[in-house]
Amino acid sequence: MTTLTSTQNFALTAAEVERFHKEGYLGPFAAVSPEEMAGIREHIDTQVIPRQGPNPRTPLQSRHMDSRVVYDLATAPAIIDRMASLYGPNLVLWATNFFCKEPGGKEIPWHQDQNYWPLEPIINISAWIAIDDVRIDNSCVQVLPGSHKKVVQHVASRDGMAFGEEADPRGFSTDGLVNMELKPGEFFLFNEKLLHHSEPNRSNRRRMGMSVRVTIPIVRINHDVPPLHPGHHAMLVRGEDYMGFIRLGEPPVAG
Ligand SMILES: O=C(O)CCC(=O)C(=O)O
Repeated sequence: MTTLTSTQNFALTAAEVERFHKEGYLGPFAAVSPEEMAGIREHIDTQVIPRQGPNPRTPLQSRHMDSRVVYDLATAPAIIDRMASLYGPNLVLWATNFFCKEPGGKEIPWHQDQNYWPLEPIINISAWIAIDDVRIDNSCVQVLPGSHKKVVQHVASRDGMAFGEEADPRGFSTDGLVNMELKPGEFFLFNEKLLHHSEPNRSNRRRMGMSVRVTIPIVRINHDVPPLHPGHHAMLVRGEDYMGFIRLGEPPVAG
């Protein structure tokens, strides 16, 4: 069983690396067991989200900066070892984001993450970790395999969407979409250009996940602009910062 303190090495096989490059995503894998996630979820719900976090605009972002529990989940060896198989031995954690959809929560339109981010160049690998049990009916993330090979123009979203901009619906087809159903504690990996989406939450169950965003030291981060915020810094989670221009800080010790 995977645990946060596991000494197992989670390096990907050559076939998995090839699949990631072909399809733009990989998984699911387990970061922690459903039992461990039950304790983590309780902590996040009662101790983390109710208090003010580092981002003054929302308690749902950057909580790895002020919660050790969130930081440990975001940097579980099962996640970071696999990221290192894909993006190399030097990795920088620059963002986390809870995506919480209560029953009735809005559709997140099809999009490519690179449209929204203050990175130059935009190189990123994300892990989307299931905090709750995530099924089709409570709006699992959907992905379009291979869609990371083309940049799709983003336009103002249609009414009723959770984001202000979406990938131009005339620029792609949703044929072949894959539903990323996950047990609590499972995650999948995807890159900055993969088209992904989630339906409105039509169930009576909450659907919460957390995205973990990791880049490499050649990438400049504009720390002070949305979705980041004043006081933001990144954290080296593997290897060394061989460039030296990213604003780095230490992980939290508690919370
Ligand atoms: O949680 C969702 O439905 C969408 C997540 C997402 O867009 C992301 O992690 O980049």
